[in-house]
Amino acid sequence: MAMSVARVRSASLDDPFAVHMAPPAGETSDQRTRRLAAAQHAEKTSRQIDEVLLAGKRLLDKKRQDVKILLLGQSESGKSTVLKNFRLRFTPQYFDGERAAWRTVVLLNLISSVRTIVDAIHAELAAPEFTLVSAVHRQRCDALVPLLAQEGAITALLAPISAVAPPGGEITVRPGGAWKVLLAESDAAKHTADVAAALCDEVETLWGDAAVRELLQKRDISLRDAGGYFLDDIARVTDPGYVPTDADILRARIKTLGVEEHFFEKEGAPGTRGVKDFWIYDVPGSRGSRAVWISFFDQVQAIVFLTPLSFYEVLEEDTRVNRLEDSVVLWKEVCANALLAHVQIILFFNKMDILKAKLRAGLIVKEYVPSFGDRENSYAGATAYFKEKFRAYHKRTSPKPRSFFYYETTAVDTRSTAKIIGAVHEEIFRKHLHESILI
Ligand SMILES: Nc1nc2c(ncn2[C@@H]2O[C@H](COP(=O)(O)OP(=O)(O)OP(=O)(O)O)[C@@H](O)[C@H]2O)c(=O)[nH]1
Ligand SMILES: [Mg+2]
Repeated sequence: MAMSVARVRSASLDDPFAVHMAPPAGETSDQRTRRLAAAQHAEKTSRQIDEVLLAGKRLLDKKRQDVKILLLGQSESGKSTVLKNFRLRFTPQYFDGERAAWRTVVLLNLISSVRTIVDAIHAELAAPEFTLVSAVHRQRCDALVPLLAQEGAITALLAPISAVAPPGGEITVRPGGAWKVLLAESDAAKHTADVAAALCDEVETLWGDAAVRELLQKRDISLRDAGGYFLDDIARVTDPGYVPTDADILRARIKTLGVEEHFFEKEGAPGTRGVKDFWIYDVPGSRGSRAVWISFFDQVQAIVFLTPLSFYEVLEEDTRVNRLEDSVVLWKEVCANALLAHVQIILFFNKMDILKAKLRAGLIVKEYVPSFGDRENSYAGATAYFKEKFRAYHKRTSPKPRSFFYYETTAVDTRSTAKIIGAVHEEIFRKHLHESILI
């Protein structure tokens, strides 16, 4: 008796689980088969979890070593558009799966332009002595009500995953792919396409109306300069068989609140042999959401800083602040930041197509920037002047000397931007490689 107690005790001390793992007394062969299958399944699941955790850790370790690029700049400077250019250049295969979602975004952008026109007409009709529009225009606006209503339908559809937007404000979504799935496959999105196709002629008539154009000019509304401009393509984008082109996707605008992280796997596309894996962070640029920027400062090797030369505009979120002045303040802060002392900073003067068009239309730089003085009021004159300003701030505020990289870009032009993206990528990796060798 004493012997058997000692034996059990020693077995359980050697292997405390043995007692629990032992088959139950009187187990039938069926029960045994089921028990073993369950144990096998549990072991497989546990192995799978371990693998996922390990893969996550490996990815994290790898991410630490991979090059990371941060896109910075005020809201609407073109950060998300530049990210799309990187995706088009290095991982174009993913674009095809997203075209249906972008179709809905294009239509939303079109509807937003139509709303601006309709609002302007209503405001004019409400004015005591309206002259430019008439009751006919009111009827045309009424006919477009079902199209405008689709904005509300899509906002409702996106509500569970959208970031809070003011009523009537721009549709804003959270980062990630959820909005793309909803906009590609929902009934509301399909209905939007049907309504747009049915009202295509109405929209075209309104947009083609000389009085409407005059009214917009009078009210200083420039739809062409706003993001997501598709009014010149009404018939094409409302066609039932419409599939957005790369250029359309680049021009389409949907505001994301939060940080988009994109991983670029090497050799994703033809012509990208030798490309190493890298990451891009696209952060929101409006004043209220810049606090998140700093959390990336100690992780990134390069920053692409975007600024349009929009000295003639104010910030949407704070109309007391001139857009270019805001960019200059940000630029100085980024250049001076001690955490970024080793980071390569690349400056993009973006939306150069708009500056060119404005200057052609008679914009006088000196009227907005007195220090511009009597320099040549041309594209070359203006860009050279501002380039020197940005270069000087870069030199003066950088904690230690570093090279000044600068490009003039039109991020909605895929072809010219692809070349610049290629050059920027090469430059970043050249520096990274150089530093890895030194380490
Ligand atoms: N004409 C023109 N439009 C541009 C250019 N770059 C971007 N856009 C448009 O400007 C709008 C704003 O661009 P985004 O890339 O969304 O700006 P963002 O910097 O990401 O803005 P936030 O996310 O609000 O910080 C979009 O509709 C773009 O299509 C450009 O070079 N020329
Ligand atoms: Mg953005």
